[in-house]
Amino acid sequence: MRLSKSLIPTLKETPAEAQIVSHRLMLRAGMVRQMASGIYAWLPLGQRVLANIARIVREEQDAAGAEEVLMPTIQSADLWRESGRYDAYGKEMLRITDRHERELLYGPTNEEMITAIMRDAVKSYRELPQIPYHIQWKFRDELRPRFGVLRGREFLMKDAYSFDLDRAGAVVSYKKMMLAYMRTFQRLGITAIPMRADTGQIGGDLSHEFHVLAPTGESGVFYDAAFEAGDALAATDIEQFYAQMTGIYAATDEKHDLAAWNNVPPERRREGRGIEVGQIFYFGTKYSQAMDFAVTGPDGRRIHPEMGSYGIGVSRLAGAIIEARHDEAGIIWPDAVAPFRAVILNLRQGDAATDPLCEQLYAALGREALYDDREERAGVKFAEADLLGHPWQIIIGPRGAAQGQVELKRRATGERFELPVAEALVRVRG
Ligand code: 5CA
Repeated sequence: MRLSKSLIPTLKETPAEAQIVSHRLMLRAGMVRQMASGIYAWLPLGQRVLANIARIVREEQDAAGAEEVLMPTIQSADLWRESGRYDAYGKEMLRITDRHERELLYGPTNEEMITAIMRDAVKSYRELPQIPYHIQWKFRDELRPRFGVLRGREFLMKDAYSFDLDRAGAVVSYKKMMLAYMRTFQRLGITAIPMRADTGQIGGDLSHEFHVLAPTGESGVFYDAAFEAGDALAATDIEQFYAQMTGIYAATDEKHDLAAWNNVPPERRREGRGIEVGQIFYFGTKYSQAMDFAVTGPDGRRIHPEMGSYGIGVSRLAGAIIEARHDEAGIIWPDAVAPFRAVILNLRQGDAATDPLCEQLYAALGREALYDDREERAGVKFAEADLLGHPWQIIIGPRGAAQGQVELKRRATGERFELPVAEALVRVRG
């Protein structure tokens, strides 16, 4: 995209309403705009980041054997009466009445809907296990929406639901999802710590939360340094992986257990802060019983499938990644989620040497590049490139351009290289 004709409304001033750094940076970089309390429009930069996060989440769900569907945002109240959660959910549920006085709601999660779909479609034990998932907007009428997209009212979630014939199968699905989560977070360029959690509204007896390490995180996190190393991801076997993950200590401040902690060798003890970006639950037959979803077993008897649900806050991750990866100048995008791999900075717009060279680079990089073609001072362009956080800056000044040379800056490290155009392109493409 050409910056001069892009919807990237950056702000010079720090917006007063934004209390935390990711919210400030998302507004200043023109990624999002608030449309109502806790409800955001995603502008091109934000939309690209969201799409990149969703793509990685999707690829890892698919690799784990889950199957993508797309359920609606609007659900019928009757569906939720079947599970008994319609009244229990309380004020956080946005309830809607249509023109025929039918009661609807904007879905805060989809256990009921997916159970109804499966009940209708799946009749035999031979058809299980299955793990349908979707990436869809949710609405929760949070009492205090805050911190921008970290706690919105409308937010994008990946939610998967596992259906197995018995507890042993359900636990295997649970472990597969945990592995998929750890791979997802690693690919997103962040460290996430899994920890045992309460099951809350969702119900059940086994649950983990995943906290991204960021200095500004809401919860204190105590963990074994082994998580940072990510060794468990090298495991070839799901049981080995799970045993390693759950064998090392992690807790949030409200559940910090000094006795498990004392077993961690002192040199491996780490304290940080974390943002919850995902949670997984095993809850057995809670919904399949309540909504009477059963398949016929090998002996002809009815079996209520054992279920789990698995959420990732896709839009929350956009903010969480910024909390984990920024400096005073702005965002530092990991390569995998960056809206653009590179920005092309034309230091003298209208120059006989810089213009054609920039156009050449822009044509070569295509959709991966943002071309800063504005009539602006070099200092303004540099500051904005740092703010927006592109992994690479390709800097083109008149002197270098006359010799076919460009300067390359790596945002994350500040390293600079003087290179011929062709070599710069190789570097940037990685
Ligand atoms: N049904 C289960 C799993 S599919 C569920 O809803 N789990 S959850 O409540 O933990 O939500 C899953 C993830 O959505 C959370 O880990 C969090 O990352 C994200 N999330 C939840 N509430 C919000 C919110 N108000 N704003 C942004 N993201 C949110």
